[in-house]
Amino acid sequence: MKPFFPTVKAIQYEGPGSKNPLALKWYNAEETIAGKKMKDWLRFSVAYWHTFKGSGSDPFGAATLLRPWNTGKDAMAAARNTLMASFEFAQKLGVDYYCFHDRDIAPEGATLKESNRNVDEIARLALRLQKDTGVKLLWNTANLFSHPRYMHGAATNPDAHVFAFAGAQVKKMLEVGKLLGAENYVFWGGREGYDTLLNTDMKRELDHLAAFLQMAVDYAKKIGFKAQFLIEPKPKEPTKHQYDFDAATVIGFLGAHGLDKHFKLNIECNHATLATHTFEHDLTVASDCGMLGSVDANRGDLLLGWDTDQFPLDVYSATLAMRVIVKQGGLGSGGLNFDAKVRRGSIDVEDLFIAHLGAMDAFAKGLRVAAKMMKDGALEGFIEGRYESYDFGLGARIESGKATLAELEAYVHKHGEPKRFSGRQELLENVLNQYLFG
Ligand code: XUL
Ligand code: CO
Repeated sequence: MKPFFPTVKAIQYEGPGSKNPLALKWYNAEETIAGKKMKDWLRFSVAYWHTFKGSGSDPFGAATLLRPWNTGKDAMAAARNTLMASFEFAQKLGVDYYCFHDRDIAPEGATLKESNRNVDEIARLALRLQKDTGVKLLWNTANLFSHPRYMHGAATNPDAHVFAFAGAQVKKMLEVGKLLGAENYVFWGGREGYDTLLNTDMKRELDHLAAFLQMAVDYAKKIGFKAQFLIEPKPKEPTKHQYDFDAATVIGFLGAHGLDKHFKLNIECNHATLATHTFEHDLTVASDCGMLGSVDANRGDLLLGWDTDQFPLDVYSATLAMRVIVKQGGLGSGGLNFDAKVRRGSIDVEDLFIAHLGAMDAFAKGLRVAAKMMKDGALEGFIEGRYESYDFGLGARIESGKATLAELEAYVHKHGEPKRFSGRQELLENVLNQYLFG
């Protein structure tokens, strides 16, 4: 078979001194950091929709990214070519995982039956390519937002007929996930949200969403599909108010509907920042609840208020993210999926490699720095010390739930005004910089 990336050979680790744009400088897959191979900490994944299906079109202009695998009138032939290109890409890049939506891998047909037939055919080819290459499926998902039928949502659509269509798509994708050994299954809320309360019964829509998720849990159990279920929060876009707003909202929703034991979260950087959180904030919220399952690694633009899905080349942010991941001992069955697209003007296929390599290196450097800081207790020592008054006496009684308001009052009468301590933010930022520069 003719390669789709003839100008690119298998990427090698050449170390920080390398000037080769098609080499890795910090990510050395087999190297052990903090007791685990880098590839096992990072579990990188390529996002099918951006890397192989992204066209570069925007509201102001037509497609700029014209790919050799996506051409031709025969949509199924293009789908087969795209799949083969994706495996060649992952192999040359040295990434073990990929992720897709149903409609990324196979074209939607005129009926559900035809769509399912298309998906089944491509899934069979994917199974063969997975076996041939060792590339694995980190997660799959159903696209419940592109087709016009979903303009008012999928599981939260006011029309039960649309709800049924969405359920049918998820059913098929759970079956495909099982066939391909997907390690996770993602629910990103697509158009689950609203634009105006003038036409929306929010409570009913949220109850329908919970019912939908419960059906998915039940069906996965029935067919023996053991993937970790993940919800991916996002606060806005496409709807003005997305129901899965941020990590805290999703965790509250899952708990309120008795679904929390079945789900973890897939935290995406650009979604966290759209919710006016930092990436590390939402990672920490999920991790503290034992619900950080996977990560969509990308970044937004501080000057733009939408989901720009840029490649995560910001080492500072990657380090703070890896700090959370190292602290919880890794992502388990999750990974770092590059839900990111090259800019509209980056039209060469080499740009796809360069973008991924930069992102892999940013997270590899972040892992190295975070692991070293953790080992040295560079920040942890300070943080522990900051809360030490809760380790004994009154603080310990507060933490164990034994203290009363009367006891607090007596304590203040006895001890008077508390001493004030510096938070030392600038000192700690300097410490972080020292590790990053070092
Ligand atoms: C949309 C987004 C999705 C999900 C999968 O903003 O991030 O691509 O990751 O549906
Ligand atoms: Co995403």
